[in-house]
Amino acid sequence: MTTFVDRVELHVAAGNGGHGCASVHREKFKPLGGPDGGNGGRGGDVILVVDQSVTTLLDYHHSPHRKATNGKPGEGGNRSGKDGTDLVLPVPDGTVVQDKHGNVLADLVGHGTRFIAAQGGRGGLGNAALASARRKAPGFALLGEPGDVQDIVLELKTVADVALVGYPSAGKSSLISVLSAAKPKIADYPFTTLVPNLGVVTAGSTVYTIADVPGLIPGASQGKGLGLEFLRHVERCSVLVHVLDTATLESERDPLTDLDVIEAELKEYGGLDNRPRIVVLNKVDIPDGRDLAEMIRPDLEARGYRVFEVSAVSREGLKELSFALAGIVAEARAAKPKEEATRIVIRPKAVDDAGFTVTLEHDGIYRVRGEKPERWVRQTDFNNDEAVGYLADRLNRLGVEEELMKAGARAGDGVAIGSEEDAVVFDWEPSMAAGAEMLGRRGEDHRLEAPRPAAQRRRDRQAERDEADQEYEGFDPFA
Ligand SMILES: Nc1nc2c(ncn2[C@@H]2O[C@H](COP(=O)(O)OP(=O)(O)OP(=O)(O)O)[C@@H](O)[C@H]2O)c(=O)[nH]1
Ligand SMILES: [Mg+2]
Repeated sequence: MTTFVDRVELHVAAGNGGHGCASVHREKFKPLGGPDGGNGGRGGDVILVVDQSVTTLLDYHHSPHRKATNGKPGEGGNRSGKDGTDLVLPVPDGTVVQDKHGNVLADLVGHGTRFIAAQGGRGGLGNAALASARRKAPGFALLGEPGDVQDIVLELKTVADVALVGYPSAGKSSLISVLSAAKPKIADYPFTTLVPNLGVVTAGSTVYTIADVPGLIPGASQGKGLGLEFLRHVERCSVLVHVLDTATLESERDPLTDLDVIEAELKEYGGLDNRPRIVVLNKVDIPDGRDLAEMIRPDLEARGYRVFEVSAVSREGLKELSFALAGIVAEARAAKPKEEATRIVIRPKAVDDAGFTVTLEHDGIYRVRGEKPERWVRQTDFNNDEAVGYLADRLNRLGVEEELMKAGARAGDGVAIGSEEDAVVFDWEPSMAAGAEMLGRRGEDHRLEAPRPAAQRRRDRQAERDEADQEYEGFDPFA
């Protein structure tokens, strides 16, 4: 059975926002009660959180579909719907989050680091919140927005200070077992290690982590052996240790050739060139091994390597090795910018510019794209004429009608708001704006009002615009 999984595809869905409620206050002997429909609750987010007690992505391999709960709808009597509960997914330290195209969204390092993988939908405003001086009794409410749905890829890149690389059976796991308290599987056949092992080493006052990866062989970059797949786990290390077997019985191998082969594979993998390297000549408890080690040491030193002769069996040379590694790790940590050592690198999604675009497509459809118009469309109950009218007012106020006109749209032309996949398409009625003007604002009847001079109307319109923005921004935690 698989017990270690270091790459999974995860489908996350945040909760939908609850719908706003349209309701009118009723009380005995008070026939003119105002609107009292409450706002819908926010949908829950899906949040990834680094939990150091989690070491594998196995759980997500078994159940890759995760959903947060929806917000509850608002109710009459000004009762707001309850927010949905966030879904918190624990992930191992060093989890890299990518979208399905391979773009890195977040690199989660350090206990407690969080990333919102899918944002809950906003709740819709109830008619109480939509009421204003000029729209006293709205007969509609806004719909809750659907929560984000995302396909993401989680990849675990172990966060170790020191990475051991080398041929199968060079003794990498044996070294971890004697340098740390970790007890990885050790055996005299190649590819004993199928997943990276991690150990914690204490040398003096320095504590660092050490990881091995499954053995590499010539052609690993073409997928031979276990391939280079696991090298992602060494990407974050501050020092690479070449573990060379001085006592191999294979005739065509010797430590220097082994080193060249592994270096060629590392080069093929890429991105590791600037990592400091040291060489460990292992198995010097075997007499032939010791002779060979002594013979090649000058060669290695001439190439610029620091060389350590050790034995995982007799434990010779281990103390020097672990203190030398501690020194390099401490140096690397000191050189690293503070926050980079523990913080995440998040590439936030593009922040909305509050604008919109109008483009004429080949099929004669005018497409409107923009965060606000698209959101407003999602919030609209198209079965309610008043709600549709409110949408028209909002679009008009943002200047969408004007831009459509400028782009050459005529009455009856198709207008699509939103992306190809989920656009709302309708026949454009330029009278929407004029009509709205003529009929007065939603929720009021112009026949009941005294005619206003043009300048007054302009001022009122500006006031309304400000009010509309305020009313929305006040409620909206993300805007
Ligand atoms: N004599 C001697 N044998 C060793 C030494 N270190 C490891 N071995 C033996 O070499 C064999 C391979 O050791 P492992 O630690 O499993 O090697 P590895 O590099 O992790 O191998 P893979 O996981 O297959 O890549 C085992 O039989 C070990 O007992 C050593 O210092 N001296
Ligand atoms: Mg091993």
